[in-house]
Amino acid sequence: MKILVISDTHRYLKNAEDLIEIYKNDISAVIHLGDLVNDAEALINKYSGFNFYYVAGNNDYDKSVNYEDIITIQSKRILITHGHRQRVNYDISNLGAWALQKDADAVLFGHIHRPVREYYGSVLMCNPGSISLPRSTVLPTFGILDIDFENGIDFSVMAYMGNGNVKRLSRF
Ligand SMILES: [Mn+2]
Repeated sequence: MKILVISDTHRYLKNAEDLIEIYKNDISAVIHLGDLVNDAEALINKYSGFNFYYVAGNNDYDKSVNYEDIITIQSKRILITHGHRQRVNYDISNLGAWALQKDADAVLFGHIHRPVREYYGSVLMCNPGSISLPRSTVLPTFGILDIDFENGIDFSVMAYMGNGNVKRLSRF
């Protein structure tokens, strides 16, 4: 099953909305990795038909929303966090070690506005970049998390070119 992963919308929702329109018939869930909780909740209010998971970021102050969660999908443990509390701006290996300790199969994080797809031991570390304010890429980016019993978990980093067009960034 496919899950749309977005992060760091920072009050600009047009691209995120476009992506949900593009993928709504193919995905079983949307994950928003923080900044801002209000954005995630606006999307939840606007769309239905899939599960929606989200966490709080460093620009979120709503204490009722968790900074991290573990969600289990097809028996895989997916740790979701914005990442600022694991100081991912400095070194993402802290986050990898923490995820390994929590027995996660994958950890999804945002905050740095740069896409990542790499392993820390057995843990797949995934960052979709920012769908609104990209830093390391010209185009806004997002991720597609693919989980199935036979092939396990994989994560594709995707770019949004506008007007409903997406492409996979094969260097990740
Ligand atoms: Mn942030």
